[in-house]
Amino acid sequence: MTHIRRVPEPLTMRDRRLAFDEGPRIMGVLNVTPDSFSDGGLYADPRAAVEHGLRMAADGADLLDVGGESTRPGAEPVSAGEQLRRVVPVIRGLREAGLSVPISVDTRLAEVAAGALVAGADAVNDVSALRDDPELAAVVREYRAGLVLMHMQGTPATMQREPQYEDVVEEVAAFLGARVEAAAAAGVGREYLAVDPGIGFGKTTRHNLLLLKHLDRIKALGRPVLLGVSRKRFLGELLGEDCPGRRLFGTAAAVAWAALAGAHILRVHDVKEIAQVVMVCRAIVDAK
Ligand code: HH2
Repeated sequence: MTHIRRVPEPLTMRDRRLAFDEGPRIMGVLNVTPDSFSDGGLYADPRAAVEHGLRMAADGADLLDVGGESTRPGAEPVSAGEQLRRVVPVIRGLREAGLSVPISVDTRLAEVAAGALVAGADAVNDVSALRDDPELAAVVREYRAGLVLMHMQGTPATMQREPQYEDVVEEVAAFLGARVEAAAAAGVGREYLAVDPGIGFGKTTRHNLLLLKHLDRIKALGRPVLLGVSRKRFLGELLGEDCPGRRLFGTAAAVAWAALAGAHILRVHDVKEIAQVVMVCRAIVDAK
């Protein structure tokens, strides 16, 4: 339970650096979509989105993840033009309002990444781990942006049909290791890279639980580990709770486990509450 102390180097994102020596950092989810699984439509208006982003930063978010495409199971892709129309005004608005924390853009497309980086984003959160758009690595390299490489089996449209693994932990770790090498070979320095086992992306509840239980194997890749457990379906399945907004305690339990197991970035919707969970975990670990 003291894994929290094993600290990788800071994650570099353009001119910003996110350090992990004071425990896990919180990434606030800012979905500018009509159809995200738990908050779709709530922040479709740019002003509401900017206000929510600023609120999350005030509540303790160390970075914000702005997305214009839902990747929930069954979701269809959203065009680059539509993603840009959704995310650029929000990223610009956040910067104009003086937001100082890093912003990542949740996209698989180079064109969206470039537009978001010009508007003031610092990193790209790519759930395809550079597999969907061959131009994305060059954009990340050119802007010296941070890059999250996430594991997914299948595509959002198909991934929950019948996910199958011989050994989910080994396969996900091997995939992420290979994607780190692919990103490095494409000229993206390792200090810009974080990895994510992709909770809920082509995984059963059992697969998700095993990945959380054996987080050490993902940490052994030596890159900061991002985890997105917030309000997800596996919690709903464990708790018998269909409504994503009522999965806060389940989210808190998974986050507490992840914090103590040494995850570095926790991607969550309920920033204020989860910041409290992380504070208590840290206080216990740091007690002398
Ligand atoms: N989960 C979601 C979206 N993006 N990115 C990373 N790196 N890791 C995740 O676990 C992750 C992610 C899904 O959550 P949400 O954004 O709330 O929903 P939707 O995809 O429906 O917009």
